[in-house]
Amino acid sequence: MSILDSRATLKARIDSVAEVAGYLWQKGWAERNGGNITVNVTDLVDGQMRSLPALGAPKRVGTAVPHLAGQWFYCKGTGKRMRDLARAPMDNGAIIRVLEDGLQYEIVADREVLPTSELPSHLLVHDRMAAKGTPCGATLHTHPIELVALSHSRRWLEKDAASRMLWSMIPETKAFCPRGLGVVPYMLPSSVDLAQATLDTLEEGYDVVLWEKHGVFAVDTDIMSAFDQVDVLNKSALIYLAAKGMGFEPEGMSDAQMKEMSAAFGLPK
Ligand code: 2HA
Ligand code: ZN
Repeated sequence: MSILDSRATLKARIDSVAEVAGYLWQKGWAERNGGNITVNVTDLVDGQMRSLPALGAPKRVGTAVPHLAGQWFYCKGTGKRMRDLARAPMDNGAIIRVLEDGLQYEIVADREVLPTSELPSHLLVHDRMAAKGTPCGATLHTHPIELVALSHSRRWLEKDAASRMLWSMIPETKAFCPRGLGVVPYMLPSSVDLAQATLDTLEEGYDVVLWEKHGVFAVDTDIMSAFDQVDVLNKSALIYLAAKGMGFEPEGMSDAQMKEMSAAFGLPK
């Protein structure tokens, strides 16, 4: 028995997580247990789910998330593989609910699979968005090869240098990732410092953040859209790399061409 049985809309949302997990594996962005996904499912919770007993004792989130009190999430399990999650999302992740104290959570279904090691960063971001009244549906952390490679050069870690270059590779990148790529300097994976720096960088006005020499963190209304943003940015990095491989520095769209794009599409930057 799964909590998804006879809950078509909840099943559809978890299926979209599984679909994205499959893409992450196919792209080579999710070696071993690399990457995490956390998706808000509160809007799909019914009365029967609310009365389900917890699996095991309450656990600490690791940071305070007061605006998430009573909210429900699907989280990838710690140590679990994206490629396994793609086939069996409820064996490789779990549905949790945040307790009223905003400090602890309980695992509700299907099994007592402990959530992602990056739970503090994921929930801290969901919490801040909820506080601002713009609840985000999904947070995604993954290891896209070419974007991580860019983060090994000081040149691309300068504020907005990577964004400008990636935007200039193909018009779609600015259209579909209009807030660009923020940068967080190297910090210990899974640390609360990394979570806080990610949050601060998102608040400067980005939807995707590059973690130096590690990966990216993306926020969007749903998991497919979060994936799409990373995908378009990494596509631009691949075009840059292809041009370099052909032996030249790509010209890039001009500032005037990018301004024209922003005006035509009503883009925020
Ligand atoms: O969950 O990618 O950064 C594995 C990770 C941690
Ligand atoms: Zn990682």
